[in-house]
Amino acid sequence: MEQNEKILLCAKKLKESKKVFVITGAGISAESGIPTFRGKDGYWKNNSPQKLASPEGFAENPKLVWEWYDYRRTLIKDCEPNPAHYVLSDIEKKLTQFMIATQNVDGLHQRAGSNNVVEIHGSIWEIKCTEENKIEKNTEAPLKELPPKCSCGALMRPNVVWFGETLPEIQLMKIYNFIKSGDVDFTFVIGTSALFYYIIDWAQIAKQSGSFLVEINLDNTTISSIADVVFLDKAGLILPEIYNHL
Ligand code: BV8
Repeated sequence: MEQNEKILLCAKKLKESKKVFVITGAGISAESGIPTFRGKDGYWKNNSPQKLASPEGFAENPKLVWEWYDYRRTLIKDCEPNPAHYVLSDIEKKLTQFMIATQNVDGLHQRAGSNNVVEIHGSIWEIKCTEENKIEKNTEAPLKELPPKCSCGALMRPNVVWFGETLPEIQLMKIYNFIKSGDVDFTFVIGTSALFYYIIDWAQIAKQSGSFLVEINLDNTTISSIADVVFLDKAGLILPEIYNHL
């Protein structure tokens, strides 16, 4: 199918939809200037996920982990949402049932005006006491003190999900409750290498219960084989084109 035919088909399906589910990954923030994880210039190219994004790595060297998160917070602070984020926010305004399940911790969906955003890997703008588990918002970038400490004296950690940690129960429930009712009409999977089984799981549940499934990515992934339409292109180009035909 020609690109333009795919755009028109997706716009038609989206226009007919009452309930839309969106899964996003680092690729949707790439055009905002935020590095992805597994691309050619991705974070994991020069850094070890085990060292920088796991409880063991944090226990071994909390200062190194915080230097990485402080670097990312300072970078993200000056980045803006891109057209892909804004189009999703505009689509949400037209619907009563809309959810974004994002793996991103950068907060750009919310800054673009999206409301129903489930941050399945947490937020880089929240820090958590390693003793009391108290979570607080913190947007200081760069941080004055590395690693930051709680008033109780214990270390603070980024409130994100690391390798080897399970996803927050509340967020999981929100997602399953949204998709298992079997009435999702349209699902986007945007900018994720879909490495984690739960990402594939959620897309399959939506698809098996009748959703039209659209993937937008620069590369093929495991999702590509079950998608109705695959755009091998930038989210910041494709989403506005679909939106302009709504
Ligand atoms: C879990 C921290 C169970 C946040 C990250 C012990 C217990 C449980 C599980 C395990 C365990 N030990 C090991 C595991 C398994 C482990 C695992 O899967 N490891 C391997 C196989 C990867 N999994 C876990 O630990 C996970 N926990 O499974 O719990 C569970 C789950 C659910 C329900 C019940 C139980 C937790 C994993 C979280 C790891 N945290 N980071 C942070 O600092 O950001 S990893 C990192 O990967 C980020 O979180 C990121 O969000 C995530 C996914 O990456 P992507 O977003 O997809 O980014 P990537 O670079 O890979 O891809 C970008 C894509 O965009 C590319 O395809 C590219 O082509 C495309 N792209 C680029 N530019 C554009 C574009 N597309 C469109 N437009 C563009 N312009």
